Amino acid sequence: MLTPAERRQFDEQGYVVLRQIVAAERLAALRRQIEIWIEESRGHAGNYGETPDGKARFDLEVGHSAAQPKLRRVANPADVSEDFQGVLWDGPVPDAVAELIGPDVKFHHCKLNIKLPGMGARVDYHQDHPYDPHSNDDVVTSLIPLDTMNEENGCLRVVPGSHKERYSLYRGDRFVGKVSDEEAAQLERRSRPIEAQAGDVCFMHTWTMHGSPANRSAAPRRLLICDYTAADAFWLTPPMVPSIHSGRIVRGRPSRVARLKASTIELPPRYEDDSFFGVQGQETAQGG
Ligand SMILES: O=C(O)CCC(=O)C(=O)O
Repeated sequence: MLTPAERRQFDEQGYVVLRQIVAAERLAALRRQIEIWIEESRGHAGNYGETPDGKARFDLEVGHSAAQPKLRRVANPADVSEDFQGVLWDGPVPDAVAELIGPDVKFHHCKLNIKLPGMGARVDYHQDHPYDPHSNDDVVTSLIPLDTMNEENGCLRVVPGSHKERYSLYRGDRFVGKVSDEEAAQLERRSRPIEAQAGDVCFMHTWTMHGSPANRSAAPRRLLICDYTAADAFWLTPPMVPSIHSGRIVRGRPSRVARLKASTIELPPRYEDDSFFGVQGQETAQGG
């Protein structure tokens, strides 16, 4: 389904956006489920729900209240919703990933980032691989907007060509999950906004530098994110956002052979925060 030019764009720039590949009714079902989760969040003062490593599934921004819910992250929505499984395991999204890193593809984990109007959640510049290092680089992050995503509501920004570069996400001995302020300023100047409609999907190389500012508009920005790996890419550290389905084959066949890329990789620690927003230094709602 990718044209040679789209394939070249992914290889050379580290990302490609495929337009209108996910059916509207599938996305509508996801939005309906998210509305239910946001309603439920009104009854909680702090992070809640449980994932396989004992962390909270539902992550709330500071200032969250019943009157103004600020649910910013749902870890592995596919663990608790078949509608999410349908979009991530069947159809055009895994089909495209199979063309990029397949034919044999594993699901790694997924998450939902929510920026409602009035929330401050932002994503500081980082590459995904240092969070979840693997034996080789055939790892793709797919980013699936559930709303129109533009510069006003905090769209994803990517840095073309940065998948060929390496940065540390440590400050001294501390894993902070983002690059330094000086690096971030330079990367911001090189970055491109990914403006997209619901139905479009951005496929990003695991080493592509990316981030996104807060939502400054009156429109929501809800983004479903899913990491896939080639079947012969094996994790070096357990998934940071573990799913009961991590390692599930979604295209082709499993592999008992690990393909190794000769390189060195900084390993992440097991951080305590429920989500990477906390790791990056953004405040979490207290209570619950
Ligand atoms: O929400 C975004 O704009 C990007 C998300 C991201 O990079 C992440 O959650 O790792």
